[in-house]
Amino acid sequence: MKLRGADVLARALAAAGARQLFALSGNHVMAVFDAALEAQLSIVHVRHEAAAVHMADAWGRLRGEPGIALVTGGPGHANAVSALYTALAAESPLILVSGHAPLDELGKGAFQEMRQAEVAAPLAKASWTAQSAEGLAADVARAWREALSGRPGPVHLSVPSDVLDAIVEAPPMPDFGAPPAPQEPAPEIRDALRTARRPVIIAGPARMRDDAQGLEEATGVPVIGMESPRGVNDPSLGKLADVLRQADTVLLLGKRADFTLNFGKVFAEGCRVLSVERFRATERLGADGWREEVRVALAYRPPAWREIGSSTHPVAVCREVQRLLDAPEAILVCDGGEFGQWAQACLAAPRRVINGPAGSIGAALPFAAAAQLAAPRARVVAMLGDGTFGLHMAEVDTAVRYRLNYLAVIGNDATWNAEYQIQLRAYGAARAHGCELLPTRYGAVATAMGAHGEDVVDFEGLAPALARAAAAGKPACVNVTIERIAAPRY
Ligand SMILES: Cc1ncc(C[n+]2csc(CCOP(=O)(O)OP(=O)(O)O)c2C)c(N)n1
Repeated sequence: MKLRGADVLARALAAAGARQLFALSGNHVMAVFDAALEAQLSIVHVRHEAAAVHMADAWGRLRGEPGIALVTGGPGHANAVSALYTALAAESPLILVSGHAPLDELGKGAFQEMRQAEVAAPLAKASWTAQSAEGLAADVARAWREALSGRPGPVHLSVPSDVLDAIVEAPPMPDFGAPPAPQEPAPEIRDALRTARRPVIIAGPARMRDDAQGLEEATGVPVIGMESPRGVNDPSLGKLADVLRQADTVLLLGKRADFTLNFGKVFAEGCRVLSVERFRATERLGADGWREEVRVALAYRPPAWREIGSSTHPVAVCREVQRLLDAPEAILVCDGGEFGQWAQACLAAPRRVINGPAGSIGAALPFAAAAQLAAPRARVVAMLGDGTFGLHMAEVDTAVRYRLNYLAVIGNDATWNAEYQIQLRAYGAARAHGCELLPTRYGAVATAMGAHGEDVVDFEGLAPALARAAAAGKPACVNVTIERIAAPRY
């Protein structure tokens, strides 16, 4: 059977298990849009290429299979690449497929010619350009395996337009491979944890998504997932710094002692630090008393927060939002500066997607859209700052077109507040400048794009606005006026 290169690509993606593409069109990839029809790949067509990659990222984190982003060559690829950084740091499996100038025109000044694989290489686990239509199925298999293997992460494949248009004999579908199973713990690691008095396992982003709770239940050793650029000061981990100072044995599970652990300086002198990529529980190793102490320390939040009543404080806003997340399948998305930190400190949900160790802002709306698609029945709530909302504001339109009915809460302090707070701390109030925004009515902006919008200026209006938004039957943006307040520090 004869096939176009684009059909080989689309069929290989479908054979690997992909059903969904997050795409922005362009000359180089229209053959893939065409091939997606037979291969039964659905397309969410976004408004900025970085949003397509952020969506593939959230899909990958929630489904445990690579999300697929499809963009055009040259400028489309360049726009997409920035979002790989977030996925790489979060160890999120995804494949960025970018159109590319035809191989037979390279070096001659082809339209949108660019050394794309080199541009993406530092932001991906692997990055290369397909060389033939026959080889595209093997390229997809390699990308799929690479995205999932070891520490998962983004992979980039450029597909030249002459490779997509070439007609070839259909190649056999390769083996897409299964990710390796967790290994038995080495005896010395097992012994170290069993003989320790205060052991902890610190899991990196990918390993905390593989059932960290189950690992803790099985071993009795506290498992602490770290995925925040605030590291040991992650406000969703309470008094983690105290726990780590007391620990006598630490197992780093798929995690480096990097800046988030102050390069290991957060551990007590004499603490035994071990490291392993994967770990399977085979027996009980820890003691319940210590586990309970750790649980209480991580759940710590300042008691004064309970006194914060009806106000424009983020704690008060979060208290109202938590009611929406008290649902079995809820997914919380957090993004942005200080408001995002408050949301992580105050809100709990069965599943969470945050911008992660990269510390980059802007992904919340694409994350929420992909989360809603990955879990259609789930209540998806995104918490983001007003500055952050502006980065991918146009994705509200995408959510409206595909009926992705998430609820976004914008904490509006009319400031790039995280940076303003740095100015206050480092240079003083008299030198704090240039970080102001406007108290824009983002609810009205969302309404204009066809979503449900609310602009809440008084706390009394918040609960009814959230209720209307939750019942709207369309994507909703609730823009809430909040005070300019520094992120929580315990
Ligand atoms: C892509 C990217 N650009 C810039 C920054 C720096 N940055 C971090 S937080 C922040 C301010 C965010 O403002 P907003 O979303 O309004 O949240 P707020 O801090 O006001 O609550 C900025 C500019 C970043 N982390 N990532």
